[in-house]
Amino acid sequence: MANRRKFLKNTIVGSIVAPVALWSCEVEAAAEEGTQITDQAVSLPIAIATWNNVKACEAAWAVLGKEGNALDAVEAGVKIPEADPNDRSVGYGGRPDREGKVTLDACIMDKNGDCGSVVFLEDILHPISVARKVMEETPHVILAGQGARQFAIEQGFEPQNLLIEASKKDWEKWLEDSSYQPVINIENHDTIGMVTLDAKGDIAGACTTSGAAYKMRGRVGDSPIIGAGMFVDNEVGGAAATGLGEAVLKSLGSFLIVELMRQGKTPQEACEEAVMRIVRKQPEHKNLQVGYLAVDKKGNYGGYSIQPGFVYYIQSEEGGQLIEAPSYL
Ligand code: SD4
Repeated sequence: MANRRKFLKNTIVGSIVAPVALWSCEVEAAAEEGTQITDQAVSLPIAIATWNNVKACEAAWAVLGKEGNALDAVEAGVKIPEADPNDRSVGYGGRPDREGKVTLDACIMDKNGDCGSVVFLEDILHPISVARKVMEETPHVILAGQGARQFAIEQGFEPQNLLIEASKKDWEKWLEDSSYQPVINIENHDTIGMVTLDAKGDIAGACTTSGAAYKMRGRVGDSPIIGAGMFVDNEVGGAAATGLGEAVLKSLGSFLIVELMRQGKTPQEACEEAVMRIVRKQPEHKNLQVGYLAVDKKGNYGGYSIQPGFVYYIQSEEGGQLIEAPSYL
């Protein structure tokens, strides 16, 4: 549970609507009284995503606002950073592995619990759409590497080079001493995990990334693993993760959060408990970042991270809010 000092860090760092300011005042007033508002609620439909993914949430919202379904919305949303060369942790423009190759991980899950995933996929701009095809067109859940690439091409996806000049230069500089020390909130920044709830109250989730910069060739992180990087359950809610995938994989964080919500924890409490599992069991937690977000079916949401600096964005009828999650450290 966040203590009062940490709770005060749960502030909105950017907003476009008036209710946010009101909410900030409520938070401070509650803090003065010594009570905690660790969860907030917005009305449906909702798009919520890791980091400052404003455009992605707006794209999802454009689908949701027209009574589109949660699955179409979440795919449309995460395709934005996949195609954005300025997002250096996702899709086109993503930082490469230590051999200079951009390799992508993505997963998607719908209201029925169906899911699809691609891991270690190369040369395809929209891994999330390939993951959706795996879900809808194959008897499998995960396709990897060459097989995933071959499937994507068979489905009509055009292969293309995803390594931009800036990422190539960064990698060449990295080769000078080749030390693998992911920088908290920087090199592993901006992976998008998104959960959407549509006007009918149905849920979907997606997560997509180029993974840890300068990872070993063949490394797969948490993002495409259902239950680690993302999990949704239409009876309960959904969760997504960002940060050092190995830490999330060891605790299956997103599944854990959804199960904790099923047992009665609020989204905020569930995220805190999932972070605490890492803190208790992984002594190296002081040097790594993991951030979680969660939303339940009623529109209550929350987020929590090990280190300060994790932000998430939520878009609803009430507008858009960028929220700095409270953290353990
Ligand atoms: C990974 N979890 O591959 C991803 C990286 C990430 O923001 O979240 N970056 O480990």
